[in-house]
Amino acid sequence: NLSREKLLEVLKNKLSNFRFNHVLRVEKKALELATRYQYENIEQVSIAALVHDYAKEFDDELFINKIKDKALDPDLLNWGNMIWHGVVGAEFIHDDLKITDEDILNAVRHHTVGATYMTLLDKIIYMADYIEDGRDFPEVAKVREITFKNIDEGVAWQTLHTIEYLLNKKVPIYPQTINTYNVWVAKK
Ligand code: DGI
Ligand code: FE
Ligand code: FE
Ligand code: FE
Repeated sequence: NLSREKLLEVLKNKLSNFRFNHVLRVEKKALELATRYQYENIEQVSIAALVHDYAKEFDDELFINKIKDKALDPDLLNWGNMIWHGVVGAEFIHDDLKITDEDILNAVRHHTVGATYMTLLDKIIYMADYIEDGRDFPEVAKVREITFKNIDEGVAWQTLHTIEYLLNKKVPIYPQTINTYNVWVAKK
């Protein structure tokens, strides 16, 4: 089992300084959320936060090979780094870093696109990534407040605003992002 210290050393070598500092801030925020919501497995939170963007700076070719080698859903080939670094990134975290805890791997898979069902760990990582202390979009202070009051409302806020942002940019929306929206935001 990889200790936090050893993992930090691996990540420091693998990630840009920019990304390394982001994941440290995500870890800090995730641990604050874990305290707030009494999530007991602190080590799991820490590792999930530290590895969540492990594959963010990988070349497309690595993802394409991984999708083929592991016979993942072939539709993934129609997407790009934004979707791959979480959904396929989990496979690299498993294969390269030997992290086998499915709760951690799922938190990574869900950190960009969410999921219809999210564990508390999934929610903590999804939100910590969005509200870490380096984020500075206009409403971030408000989202931090909402998230510490009720994490489900934080998840809904982020999901709605991500969809709005993607629509405004007219970029493709990954089906799972829409499924997340339907469960967490849409009113029936
Ligand atoms: O990796 P980070 O930048 O720390 O954060 P992230 O993994 O949450 O990535 C956020 C980006 O991913 C953000 O710019 C919006 C984008 N994104 C989220 N859902 C979708 C998406 N992009 C596309 N094209 N389609 C999606 O469904
Ligand atoms: Fe990410
Ligand atoms: Fe995110
Ligand atoms: Fe991130």
